[in-house]
Amino acid sequence: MLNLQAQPSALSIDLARTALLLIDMQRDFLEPGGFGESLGNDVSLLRDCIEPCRAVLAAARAQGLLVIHTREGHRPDLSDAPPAKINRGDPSVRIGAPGPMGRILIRGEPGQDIIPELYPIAGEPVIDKPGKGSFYQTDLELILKNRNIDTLLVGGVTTEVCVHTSVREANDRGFRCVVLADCCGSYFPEFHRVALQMVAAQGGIFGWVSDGEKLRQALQQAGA
Ligand code: C5J
Repeated sequence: MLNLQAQPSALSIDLARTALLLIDMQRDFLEPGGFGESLGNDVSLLRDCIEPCRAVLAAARAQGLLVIHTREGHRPDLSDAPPAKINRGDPSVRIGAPGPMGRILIRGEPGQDIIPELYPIAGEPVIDKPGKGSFYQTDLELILKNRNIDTLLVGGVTTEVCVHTSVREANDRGFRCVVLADCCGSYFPEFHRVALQMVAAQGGIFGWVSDGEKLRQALQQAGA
């Protein structure tokens, strides 16, 4: 068991029932020329969370925790992409349009893959998801239930979109979510800050907020 400092309260974690969930750490969001930049965002704002994610990922792997990665993206024929999602913004840089890292947000294209710094290793499930939530139209819940997971340590991008949506979905399905603040990022620093506040407010309405450093300290203290 691990005692993790968090907001709104510390919590006790059974590592055998805990998974690290890294959400959408994809080139399309974190590197120039991808989906994030096509929407007019400064992708450099997301890169601060890479090193904290890398450190937590290394600690989780050393501990033998289940690590799960997600990727937002669509089939090449766009049959799983709602027109309402595609038909936004400049048509030349929409989902499915060609870009410097291949077709934007399309499965199998270089831009849709995980950044090299956090690349999955053998045995780590990669969940391809068509929506913002990690549970929507995926087998994530089945994988977690089959592994008897009750707690998720969550990092990824962006804090207020796919991380928040996934945490809300997980919370409603009975999982305890601990969002690792420094392991998440947003193109809008204000949204990042408020999104984290929203998770921990009201006695932890969606879960807990901690950070990668506290997690790694707790792992050390537990002799893990
Ligand atoms: C967005 C995501 N922001 N992964 N996706 O469209 O947060």
